[in-house]
Amino acid sequence: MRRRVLRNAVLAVVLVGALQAERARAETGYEAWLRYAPVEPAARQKYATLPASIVVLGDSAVLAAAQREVVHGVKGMLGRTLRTAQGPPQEKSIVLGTFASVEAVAPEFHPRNDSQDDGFWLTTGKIHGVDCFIIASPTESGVLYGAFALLSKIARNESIAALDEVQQPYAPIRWADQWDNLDGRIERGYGGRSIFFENGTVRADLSRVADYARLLASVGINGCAINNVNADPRLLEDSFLPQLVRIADVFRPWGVRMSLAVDLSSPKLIGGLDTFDPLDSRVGEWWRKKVDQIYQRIPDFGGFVVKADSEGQMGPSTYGRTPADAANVIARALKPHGGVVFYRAFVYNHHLDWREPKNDRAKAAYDNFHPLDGKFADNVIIQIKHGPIDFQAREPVSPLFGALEKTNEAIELQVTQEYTGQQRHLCFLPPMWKEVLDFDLHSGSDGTPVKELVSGKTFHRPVGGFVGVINVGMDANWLGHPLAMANLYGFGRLAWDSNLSPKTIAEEWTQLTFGNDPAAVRIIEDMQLASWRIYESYTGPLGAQTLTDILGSHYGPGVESSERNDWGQWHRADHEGIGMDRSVATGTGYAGQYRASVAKVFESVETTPDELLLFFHHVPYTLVLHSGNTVIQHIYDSHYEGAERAADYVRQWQSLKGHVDEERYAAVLARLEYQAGHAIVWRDAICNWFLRTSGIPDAKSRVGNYPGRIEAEAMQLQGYVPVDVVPWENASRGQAIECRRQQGCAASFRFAGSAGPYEIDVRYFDQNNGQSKFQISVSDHVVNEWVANDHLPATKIGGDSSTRRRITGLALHPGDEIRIEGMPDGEEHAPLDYVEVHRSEE
Ligand code: GCW
Repeated sequence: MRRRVLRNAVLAVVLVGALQAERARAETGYEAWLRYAPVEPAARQKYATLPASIVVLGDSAVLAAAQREVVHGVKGMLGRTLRTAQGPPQEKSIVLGTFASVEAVAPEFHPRNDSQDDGFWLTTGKIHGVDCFIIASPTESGVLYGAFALLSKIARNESIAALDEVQQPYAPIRWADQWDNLDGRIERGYGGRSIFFENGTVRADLSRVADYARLLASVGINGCAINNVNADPRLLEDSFLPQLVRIADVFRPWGVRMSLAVDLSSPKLIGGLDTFDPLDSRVGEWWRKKVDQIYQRIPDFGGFVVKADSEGQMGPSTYGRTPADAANVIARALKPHGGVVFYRAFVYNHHLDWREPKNDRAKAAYDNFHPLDGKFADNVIIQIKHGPIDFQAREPVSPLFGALEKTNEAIELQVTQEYTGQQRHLCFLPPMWKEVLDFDLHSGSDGTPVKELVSGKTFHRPVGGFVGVINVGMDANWLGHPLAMANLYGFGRLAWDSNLSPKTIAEEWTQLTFGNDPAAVRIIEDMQLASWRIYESYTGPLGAQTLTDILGSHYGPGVESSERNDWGQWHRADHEGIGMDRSVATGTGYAGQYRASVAKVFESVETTPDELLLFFHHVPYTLVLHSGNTVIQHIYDSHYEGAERAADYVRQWQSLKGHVDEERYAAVLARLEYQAGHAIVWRDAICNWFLRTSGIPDAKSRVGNYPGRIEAEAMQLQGYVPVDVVPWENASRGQAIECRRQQGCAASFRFAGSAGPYEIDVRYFDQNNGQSKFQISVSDHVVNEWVANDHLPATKIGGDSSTRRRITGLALHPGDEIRIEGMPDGEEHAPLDYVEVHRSEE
């Protein structure tokens, strides 16, 4: 009897163990590109020479993290448990150490002088007479980056036989910004709630913060500002400091310096002063004391990010002072500790009069900062968004990059897809970033691409580099869409090596994230590489910016939301033409902010590239582009083509069934199916708006003609009532139906086609303030039912909430009654837009 109890207990332990192992293997996307999945047996032989032991020279949290990482990675990929030791190797070993520490035990070791700062050298050699794999760097962080690089090679089945490789970061600044609020929400975050904060305090459990820092370190990111640039001053209160210390402690082993976004008016808001005038000595003193206090507890604190005089944030203009006055007072406080100030160039007037044709928000950053060149302290970095407006699907490069010669700068790129599909649409951004980074601004001479300007190479600046607005959250896969993590990876890789091609980045990421199956790598890489242009083609063509609802979610279509208001994101479309005239000759003069040779290209319609035409010029719809198409026909064609390409993603992904794990296969498929449906919402909204506004029909007769579409308001309605949708273009024919009675409603019609196999798309609206239920039947047989419980950014019917349900494999006969029953819930009234019936392809 006792034996049996024991046996059962053992069995239970084994079972629990097996279950845990199974769970650990479940592919939620949490591991991102650090999965360390077992290397395919065929490739394993390549790593036979890898030593069985690993030693670390020195005693530090960063080196210990590097050692643990290699042990963990090798165990996962090769199934071997490395012996660990400290101090000089006694047997053939992987050796981790700074140049100084390796030289101390092996005087014959000569560091390569092309490896500096956080650069590293992966090499082989003898130490104490034993053969070693050496991962060395001038800095401890560099050793950590080298460890990740070695593991990445193994994961991608690269040979490590004759290892002798130096990698050098492109720029010293490689930072992440998070826009997290103390209450746990994230501004423009699409991957769940904050990993840092909840209910006004720092979370008790910071294990995800540690895992985030590890991800950042694995691509060489060395700093992170943890809170929203619309900053909450409470973070600077004395009582909050112990909580910040906890986060900095968790970041430290990964070489990530914690920093904070600050409100410039803090001396007044929380400091007890009656002013925050940067030139008032009491204000300078307040910042000095505050900074000293922080460094006492967080010696590797990174510094501050400042958003001032922008979108309601207070700034130096209150006292007639300049951004340089404001930045310098904080910089002085940080200087003795090695901290920096990131002062954002996103300073503009959001109360611009739209009736004045010379007004232009795009000019603001240059106008505000160019006159101050040379006035900033040398630990101030001007953080400049990549374009002059605001992370649109297409913008020209900000001219400010080329206009600061005596000031440090950093480029701000947005990983979180605010205007590029919010991680519900696939949009791999490195191809866009690469175009920006390679753009030659001709600053003084040829050969001054943005990447060299921001990294300080062109004008020999002491610091500079890259800032990514990331906004990961508590979602299992960090950003909400498993494929979106390629943007975080790509940001880090480009900051580390701006010369990498988007193709290389996509390939590396795919191999690390999904394994080395050639079919999977090829298809995922293709999808990623095409995705930015596809997204652009159905949302905002020819540089007209993302034609989204700029007053709300920045997500679905909203062509007119940018017009006739003070925000300055105007595209000025009217019944004759579209575009902002930003030329010097007849427009706002923005083009003249570029150096002469670049300005010349943008000044005229003839030389401006098609993809930026409407950013720089107001042209008639009938203007013929370089492509040979008219502007209006291009708008129609690109939206149709874009929507078709989005539908192709679904087929491409389906071809990978069995090539990628079930969990991520299903998660990605769901997002792609949604995207294909939403691309049609975009297509129809934009095309119909331009058709009505221009009066020029689509030469291919598609716009306004939808074969197989039955409007909901034209169906037989029981309880349902027609409603107007605002703006009208966001629903088919401007109308939908809603059910405002508790017992539910129905809409039906008779199928009029010939007998055969069909699929039905039901276009409905899924708000986030209710979970309506739908049921569809064909001649009294229920063929599908679902709950509208997606998490779209919408509390009303319209372009943000419009989505579709596709029902396939139906056999229909003439006269069949197709009936949809809707059951409202909360504020959501089981809203329907239309149904499309299409003959199945097979
Ligand atoms: O793009 C806009 C966003 C704001 C953001 C601002 C900024 C943090 O819509 O949400 O505020 O940019 O960059 O400061």
